[in-house]
Amino acid sequence: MKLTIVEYPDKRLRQISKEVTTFDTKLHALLDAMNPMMIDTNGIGLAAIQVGYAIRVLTLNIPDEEGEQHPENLLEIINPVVIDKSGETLYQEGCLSVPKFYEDIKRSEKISIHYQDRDGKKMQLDADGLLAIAIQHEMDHLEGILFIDKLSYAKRKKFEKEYKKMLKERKKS
Ligand code: QAP
Ligand code: CO
Repeated sequence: MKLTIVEYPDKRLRQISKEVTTFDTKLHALLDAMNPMMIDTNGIGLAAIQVGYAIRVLTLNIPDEEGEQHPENLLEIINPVVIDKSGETLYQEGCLSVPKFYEDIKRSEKISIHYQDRDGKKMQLDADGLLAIAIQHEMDHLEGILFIDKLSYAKRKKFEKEYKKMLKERKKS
């Protein structure tokens, strides 16, 4: 299964992703393709809509203190629902669908979610640190929301200008 990253300003990123109801080999094939895609592109989180599938599926792999990612830290999250959140934290976020741009975004410091694994089994997860931030970022994708939507008006304008320039430069090479 060959996947490509959908990049802003592609309208597909604005779709609301649909709940997964069948946990079949098709879903597993998508997950099995998303995981290496995320690692190969230096991602720590990826939502299915970022590879063109509007379903409520996320993969995450948070690096260790040395910045290394390990297969055993892979998290596959399907149909997530936030059941609790607390605190506030600021982190410089990026997104595989918004290449080369990073900005501080405010999120909850801790969150608890209900979700399903690749076999449809019901799970619960309490997260803090980078994992909590990444889950919130990826869950936004399910609603068609990008981290750049959370910028102030002035910062968003600066982003649009820089990003357009970046795309133009990229087209040349
Ligand atoms: C979301 O983002 C995230 O611009 C995942 O050129 C970000 O994996 C969650 C990436 C920060 C928590 C904190 C971005 C790779 C990867 C780029 C990513 C790029 C190459 C972003
Ligand atoms: Co993203």
